[in-house]
Amino acid sequence: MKAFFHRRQLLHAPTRELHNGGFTDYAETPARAEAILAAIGDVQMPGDFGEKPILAVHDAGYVEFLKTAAERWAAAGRPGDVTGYVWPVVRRRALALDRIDALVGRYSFDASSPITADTWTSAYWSAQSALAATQAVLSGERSAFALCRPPGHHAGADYLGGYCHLNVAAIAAQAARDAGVRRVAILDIDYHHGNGTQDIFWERGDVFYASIHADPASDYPFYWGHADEVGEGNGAGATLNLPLPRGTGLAVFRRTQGMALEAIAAFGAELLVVSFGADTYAGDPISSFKLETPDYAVLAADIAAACLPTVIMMEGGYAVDALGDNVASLLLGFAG
Ligand code: Q9C
Ligand code: ZN
Repeated sequence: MKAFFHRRQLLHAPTRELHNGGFTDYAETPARAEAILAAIGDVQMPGDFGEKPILAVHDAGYVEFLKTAAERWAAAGRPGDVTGYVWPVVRRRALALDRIDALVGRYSFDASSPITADTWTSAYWSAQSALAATQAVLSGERSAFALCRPPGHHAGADYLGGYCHLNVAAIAAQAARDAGVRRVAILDIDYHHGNGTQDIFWERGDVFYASIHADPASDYPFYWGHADEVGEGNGAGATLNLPLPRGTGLAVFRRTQGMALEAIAAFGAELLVVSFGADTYAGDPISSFKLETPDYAVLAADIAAACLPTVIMMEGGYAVDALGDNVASLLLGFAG
């Protein structure tokens, strides 16, 4: 399977994150991508598809914020990486915000995703890898892998969070739509609910979003991913949330994925985007499912059996020592 990655995706490296009330090392490290690279071998550099396919999904003011946040932070005399501490929860009004602290609250939803001077560059090339993999599939490849890092599924049209800045799966799905694919499905099998992807397509009937994730009653991102969230307007019924309890292993996960794949087939998808997180792994340091390395090959074979052109996006997965093997297992399982 063709795989895409750009070395500039390694530049984004916040030093720490707020986790359970204290600061810990940032979990979404460049070492994750290095581990995947070491395991899968050949990757191609993506071409540059420019900003247009990014702006087809993301708000222009948000993109400008991502580009300039680190400069504004430094100009305000702040040390370290850009981090928010105040959010417009009650009054989400269109205000002409100028202060960096106000802007970071406006354009984010959590405090675990600091911005550095390199964040935009890495997120941009992560999106280009997603677009290159999508282009490969649109050009006739049966499947392609985008080694996206930073990941994307927590990022909404105008907000970052959960280590995500640009929603690579949404950008890929939109690019496929704009290339003439009529119906696109996104299957999200990261441990966490992909709230950003859900929000982006919430009122869209042309992009189906199905997610299997830890029950938001117990796990991040808490406010999205409950089973009764099904989309609205033209998108009513085009969102499918399948929350599972902590401790879930292969048997239940596989059966649930089968339900998602049935719904995707019933929707009539012509192209599939997979948001793949290896944070469902039993050894993941921040998650609580119980998948083992060989299980990813089983799940991938089931996805491949849906017989759809498929673009696979890397999302989460924080057990760095096992990450390469887990991704390789998924890719080999898909190829059969
Ligand atoms: N104490 C992805 O997997 N931190 N993002 C949770 C729990 C954020 C994960 C804090 C987890 C985000 C792409
Ligand atoms: Zn995750």
